[in-house]
Amino acid sequence: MATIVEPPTLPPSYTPNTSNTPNGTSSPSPPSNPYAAARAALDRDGFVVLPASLFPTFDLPTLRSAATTLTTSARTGSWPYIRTLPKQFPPWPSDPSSGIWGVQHLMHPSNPSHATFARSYFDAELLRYVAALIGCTEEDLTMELYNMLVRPDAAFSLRWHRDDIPPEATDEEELARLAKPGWHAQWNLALYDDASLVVVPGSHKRARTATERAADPYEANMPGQMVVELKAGEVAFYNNNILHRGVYDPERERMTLHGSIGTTLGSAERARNVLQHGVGEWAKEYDFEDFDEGMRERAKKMREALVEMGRKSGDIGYYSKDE
Ligand SMILES: O=C(O)CCC(=O)C(=O)O
Repeated sequence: MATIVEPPTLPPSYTPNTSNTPNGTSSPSPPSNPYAAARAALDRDGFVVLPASLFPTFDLPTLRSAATTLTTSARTGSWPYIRTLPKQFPPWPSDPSSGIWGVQHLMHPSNPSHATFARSYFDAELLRYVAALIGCTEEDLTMELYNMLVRPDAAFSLRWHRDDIPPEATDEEELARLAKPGWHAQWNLALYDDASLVVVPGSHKRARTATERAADPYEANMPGQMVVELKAGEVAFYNNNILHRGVYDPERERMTLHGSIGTTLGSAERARNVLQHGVGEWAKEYDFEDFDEGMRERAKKMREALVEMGRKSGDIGYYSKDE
């Protein structure tokens, strides 16, 4: 069983974020520490937005500069790890000629700025939130994915989906999967203001309604939908099985770091979702030598847990190979 982390002390600047709850109100008796409050919001709504002030060590100018350089390499064909138009799910080809909407493997050792991205991924405060949101200890965390979602080169959107439940699933299959713990936390850290992610709050706890099932996959007005609006520096954690989509504006800069971290408690559940992105192929080579000591130890441990997950799971296949 997961161990719930002990309540930590309150960061001085914390004010619980309630502006992004579906009805704009806080719960009747919010938990008294920020980590528990974040988890309660995530459990209730399927997503939670955390203010930039909680993560003072995120260096936005440095991250933006590294993100811009890597995105240029990706658009011009010298960074092969990309999400290409018009494909929604992995695997993606390495040819950017039809345009891209994402840049993969920010921490790949061949990226000259890999350490800049890794410092935000292994940030001590971020990891505290991740452990609290998963419901495990920091000792149990597993390195997973760190990618970036960028302005597409042409008009593009993702269909409504749950990351780990196919659209053909019956009500019973949906409910059975949703009843299981997710064993990971997934987040978007916006380097520029971003309003691309659209969710149906609360849909992570129930099967799709008849309307949702019958809706066009690209339905522009799903009942109850909400745009998750992020200011630069804000972090949205969301349940990856919430009903959601991405709606992108090719005219508006987007560089949003898109991460996930898992736990050794749930590695079998998570293996396909993570390893289908190809991270297992390079994580073994990661040395973290230019990190400070505390971060290096955390990172090494989390990397070992990922390598072990790959070793145990063998060939894992893809969620939706041709789409
Ligand atoms: O663009 C986003 O923020 C959502 C991305 C998404 O839904 C996905 O990668 O499955």
